[in-house]
Amino acid sequence: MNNKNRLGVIFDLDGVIVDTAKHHFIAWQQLAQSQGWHFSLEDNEQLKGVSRVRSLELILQWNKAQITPELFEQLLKEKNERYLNLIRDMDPSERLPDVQRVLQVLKDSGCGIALGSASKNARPILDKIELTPYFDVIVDGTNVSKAKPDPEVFLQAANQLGIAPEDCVVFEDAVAGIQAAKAAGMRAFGIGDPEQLTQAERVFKDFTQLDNTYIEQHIIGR
Ligand code: B16
Ligand code: MG
Repeated sequence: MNNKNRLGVIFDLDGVIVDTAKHHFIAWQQLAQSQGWHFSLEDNEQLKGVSRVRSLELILQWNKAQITPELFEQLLKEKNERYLNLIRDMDPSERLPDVQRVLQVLKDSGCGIALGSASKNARPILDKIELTPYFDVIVDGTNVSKAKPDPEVFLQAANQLGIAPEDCVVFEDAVAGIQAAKAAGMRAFGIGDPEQLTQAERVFKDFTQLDNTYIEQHIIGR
């Protein structure tokens, strides 16, 4: 198939498709408490789009704490166990509003659809919320070595879709994710707060603000 000028649309997962930030927050907070460290909701904001390893490094830094490499590994494992426990019963009701409508419009128009997430839990989460069949390609924290704002995750997604980066658009909720998309040479749309995502081409509070006409005229139609 000739993919020249076919549009590729790459979605971040956490904060774009599903609101997992609250579960990450509880898991990190329980872990921090067990170690006597401080961890607030504001701290959690800074971990959006950030890998698990980097998140723990930042929490240690904020608390001026030093731990052995063995404990570091153990705490990463513990945090993930707590997180998996919290999302065990996740179901389609946790999809963010209108995400399925947007996926369907893009699919019906023949766009290539990919996931580009830092999470190592992306596949089971997509399964739980029953959106896996929409995705032609899934690139997640198990495939990439460089974290956002490095463009690796999005470039891999474009490559696997067989679509040039300049023909791809990204939906992201994190500043580092918008930077990664732009570094990949892609159009970047923000989902969330326009005051934070200032580098995005346009920011939507959520997908309910992105109507089908805009998708057809300004995204698919370019
Ligand atoms: P895990 P995204 C990111 O996913 C989250 O925003 C971030 O808070 C989390 O620490 C990271 O995934 C790693 O997740 O512990 O499940 O591997 O926003 O890039 O989809
Ligand atoms: Mg995100």
